[in-house]
Amino acid sequence: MDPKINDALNGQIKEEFYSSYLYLSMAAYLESLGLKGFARWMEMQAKEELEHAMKIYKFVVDRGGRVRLFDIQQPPVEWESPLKVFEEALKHEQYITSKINGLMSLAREAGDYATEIFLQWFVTEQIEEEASVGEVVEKLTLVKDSPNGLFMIDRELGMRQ
Ligand code: OFO
Repeated sequence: MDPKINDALNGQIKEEFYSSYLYLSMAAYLESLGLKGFARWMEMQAKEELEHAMKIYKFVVDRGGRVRLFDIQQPPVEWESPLKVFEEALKHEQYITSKINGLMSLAREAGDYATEIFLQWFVTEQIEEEASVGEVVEKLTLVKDSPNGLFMIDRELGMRQ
């Protein structure tokens, strides 16, 4: 495996673990507000990120690369409001999309078709990730500070499977 691509994939493993860490911290914050549905939604998001990290881990191993785990930074603990949480999650997903796109370019330049095909799953996943977080941002923006609205969204998000 091209060492540059190996390194970049290791970097992405860290990004996915950080995403999980960030979303778990967001879940804990939402839990502290008594918003159990929002918290559950974020917890599930955090779990998905672990799966993303492990998918890349396995790919690197299968290709005969070397997995190196980097430091994971501490995520924020507090946010201003549930809306801010989801706005930040959306920004974070857009950042992750840019990282995946960067990886894709690297694989293309190196003529590494296996990595390119592998990354296609992530390209599609990012569309879904941005859309689902963006939907919550829209809902929260609509209800503003209405406790009733917040309660309704909380109930809906709590049903995430
Ligand atoms: Fe792994 O998709 Fe979100 O970060």
